[in-house]
Amino acid sequence: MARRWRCGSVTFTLDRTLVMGVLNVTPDSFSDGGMYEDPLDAIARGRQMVTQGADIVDIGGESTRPGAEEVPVAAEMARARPVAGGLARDLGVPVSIDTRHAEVAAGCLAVGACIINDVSGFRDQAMVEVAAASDAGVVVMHMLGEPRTMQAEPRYGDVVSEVKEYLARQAAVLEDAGVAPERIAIDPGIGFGKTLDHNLELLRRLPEFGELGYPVLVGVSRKSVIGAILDEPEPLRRVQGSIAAAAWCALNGADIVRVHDVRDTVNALRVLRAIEG
Ligand code: HH2
Repeated sequence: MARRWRCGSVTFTLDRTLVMGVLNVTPDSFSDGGMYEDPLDAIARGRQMVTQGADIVDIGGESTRPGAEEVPVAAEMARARPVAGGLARDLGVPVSIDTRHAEVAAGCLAVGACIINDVSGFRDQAMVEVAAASDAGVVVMHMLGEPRTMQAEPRYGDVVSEVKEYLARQAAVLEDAGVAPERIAIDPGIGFGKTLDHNLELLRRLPEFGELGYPVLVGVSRKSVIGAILDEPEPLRRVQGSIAAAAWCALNGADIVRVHDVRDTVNALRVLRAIEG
C-alpha cells in the first residue's frame, strides 16, 4: 500500500520527498529573523515559496534556536496567526504552524492551518488535546530539554535508539488520544540538544527512523551542524551545504525536508529524481 500523510483535507502520497518551506515571522530566528516581521512581507514570501515548488509552508512565531527564551503566547499568536490566516485562504498547499503552544496551534488551525509542527514533541497534554480535536497532520520532533539549555552538554547512550524511543512513545500518546496514525510524522530534531557527532550519527542512520512506520521529516537547513562542517559562522552562507544535506536525507528515507532555500532544494531533488528514474 502507498504510504501517505494526511493533513486535514490534503493527503500526501509519499512517492517523492516533499519540501516544507520555512517562514519565520520572528525578530530573532537564527537565519531569517527580522526578514518577515511585516505580515504582508511574510505572506508574499509564503506565496513565493509555493511558486518555487514548496509542498508545505511552515510558519514559526517563536525562535527555538539554542539559548532562545520562551516567547509569551500572545506575542507568538500575534505574529503567526495573521500570516497563517492570510496564506491558508488560497495558497494551494497546506500551511503548517511551528509552535510548542496549544493556544497558538489552535488559533492557527482555526484560520486554516492544517499541520501542527511541535518541536517539543507533544509533551504538553494541552497540545495533544488540540491535535486530537482536529484533523490536522502533526509533526512529532525530538528535543532534549528546552531551547534555553538544550546545548549544555547533551548526552546519550545510543542517540539513534534514544531518539527513536522518544518518538515512538510520543506518537503512541497521540494515537491513544485519537490521532489517526496516518496523520503523524516524526522528526529526529537535528540541532535540538545534540552535539555535532550526535547530529551526524542521526543523519548517517536516518533510514532507521523509517522502521517506526511514520513519515520522516528532517530539518538541517542552514543549521550549526552545516556551519561546523564548513567552518562558516554565517547561516546565509550555508546554502550549498544545506542542499547537500537535504539530498542525503532524500536518498536515505526522508519523506519531507524542512528548508529555507526552497528553489535550490527543489531543483536539487528534481535532479535526484531524474537520475533515480
Ligand atoms: N528546526 C527549527 C524549527 N522548527 N521543526 C521541525 N519539525 N524540525 C526542525 O528541524 C526544526 C523545526 C529551527 O530552525 P529555524 O526555524 O530556521 O530557526 P528558529 O528556531 O531560530 O526560528
